[in-house]
Parts: sequence; C-alpha cells; structure tokens
Amino acid sequence: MKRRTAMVVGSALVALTMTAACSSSKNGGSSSSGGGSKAYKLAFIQGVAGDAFYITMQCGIQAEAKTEGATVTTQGAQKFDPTLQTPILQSVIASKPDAILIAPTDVSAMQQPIAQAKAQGIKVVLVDTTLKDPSVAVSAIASDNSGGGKAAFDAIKKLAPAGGKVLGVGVQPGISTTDARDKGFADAAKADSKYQYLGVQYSQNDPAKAASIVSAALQKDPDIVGIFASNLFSATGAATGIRQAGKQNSVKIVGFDAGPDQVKALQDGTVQALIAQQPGTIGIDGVQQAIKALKGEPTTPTIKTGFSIITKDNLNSAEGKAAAYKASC
Ligand code: T6T
Repeated sequence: MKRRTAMVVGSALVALTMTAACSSSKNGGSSSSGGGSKAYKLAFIQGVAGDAFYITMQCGIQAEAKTEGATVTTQGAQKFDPTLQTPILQSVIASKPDAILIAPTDVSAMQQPIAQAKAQGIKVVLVDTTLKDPSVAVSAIASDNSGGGKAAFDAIKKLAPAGGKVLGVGVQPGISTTDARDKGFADAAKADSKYQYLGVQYSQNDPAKAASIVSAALQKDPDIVGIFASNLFSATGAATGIRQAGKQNSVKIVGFDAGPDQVKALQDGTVQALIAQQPGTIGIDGVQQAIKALKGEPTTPTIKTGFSIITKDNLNSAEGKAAAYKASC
C-alpha cells in the first residue's frame, strides 16, 4: 500500500503530489525480523553502493522487512554498471532468497540475468530503475521520473524567467530513471520558445566528469542560464563546475535527489532547487509487494511514487527535513 504525506513545495515553485519517505542506513549486509508467519529471506541489490538514495531505500526495506518478520541482505557494486551488478545478482541467486528487490543498472543488459532469478522460482521486485520488459517482476516501483524532469524545467523557468540556454547533465544512456528525467526535461524545454535546449551530456555517474562537462559547456556558451543535473552525482559535479567557473550568481542549477551533499549545495547557494524522491517509500512498497507475491496474494505491477521540490525556503521546514536523504539509518 502506498503511503501519502504532506507536500514539500518551494515557495516560488510548483506543487506536486508525493509519497512519504523513510530513513536510511549504511551499505552492506543486514538482517531483521519481526512478526510475520514465515521468515522470508529477502535480498536487496542496489544500483550502486554508497549512494544516499539507495541507502535511504535500504532503511525503508529493513524497517518493513522487520515488521513482516523477514530477513534482508543488501549489496551493491562500486559502480553503476551492469557488468558489475550481474555477478552480484548471480551470487545472490545462488544463496536462494525467497525474493530479490533490485535496481537494474541497464534496461537491456540486466534483462536476462534477472530472468534467471525468476527461473529459479525467486520473486523479483524492481525498485527505482526498471527493464525493457518489466513483466519478469511481480512489481516495478519508481518515482514519476518523467514528471520530475518536467518539474525541473518548471523550476528553472521560475528561477530564470527571461529564458535562455539550458543544459542537461545526465548519467548514462540505458538507465530507465535518468533517461526518463532527461526526456521530461528536454521535452518541456523544447516546447518553450524562450529557452534554447543545448542537449544532454553524460557524466557516467562521476562527479568529476560532470564538473568538467559544466566547465566546458560554460566556456562554449557563457550565457547558459540553467542546468538540470539528473541524479545525485551529476548534481554534485555540476555544482562543483559552477563554483569553479565562479558562475553561482548567473547559472541556476536544479538537481535530482536530495543527499547530504546536494542539501549542502542548496544551503550554500550553488544549487537552487532539488527534486527529492521518496526512496524509503519505494523500499517499503517493494517489501510489501514481495511478501504479497510470496503469500500468493495479488500484487500491483506498477507503482509510481512521488517527489517534492526542495529549495532554500523550505529546506528547514519539517517536510523539507523529512524529504532529505540520509547517509545512514
Ligand atoms: O537518482 C537516483 C536513482 O533514482 C537513479 O536511478 C540513479 O541515481 C540515483 O541513485 C542517485 O545517485
């Protein structure tokens, strides 16, 4: 079941529906138990280790697993890369969990490895990212990523109302979430004649690469007015690039995600708005769907969770604090 909570909306920015968040934890193995009928074994495979988004999701998963009397282990590769995620998935399959919650790192490359889990009788839930054919999973749970990309453009419009050049800093093609965000942003920007969309450049989830993309883009187009960075690491790097160019006052950055570094960048004025997802809720929903499937109950094939917009204005409100991701549970 989805849990809905209050809205977090920047004073000057659009309102959006959202779902509740949870807290977070460190990457690595973990277990919990509580009062369910059977102690189901769950495994969570993150998109990448050490990412506050997946850490926060892990906290939601652990808390819900505990309520359900299930145990859960958590693993993630050091890079957002299907060639590194596949062997992790294979070793998890070999450990014979009842269900796997996974954020696939590529819509195509992870299809077959995940099908192997299903073939072994393991229930699969896709959390955050999805696959070209998500029917392999009992449920796929993700933010409204396309809507989030559009909301990012709306935020830039409020911050730079005179219009001008806008750039996307993406992650890598093939990631369902960031691709949808990039497209949501691009479609909205192209539809507004006051703005010139300069396209998206990919950081490979590397903040240093994102910083150099921004530095080079500003040298080529010093009149850029807005940048949309479509995940946590690209936003961190974009903020660094802006700081290095000394352009904090002229270029507005809107970043997806609200990890500790992004919140700091918001506080120091390098970034003007964050689109905060609900990773804890995605995790809670994921456990609930897995357990329903294991009990033979009907599941919900697609669950869309919401997001909120955080600015300096609402950052310190109760809602703003609740929406921020955490580095540990
Ligand atoms: O934005 C999240 C996640 O939704 C995306 O799929 C990958 O990047 C993050 O984990 C943030 O780093």
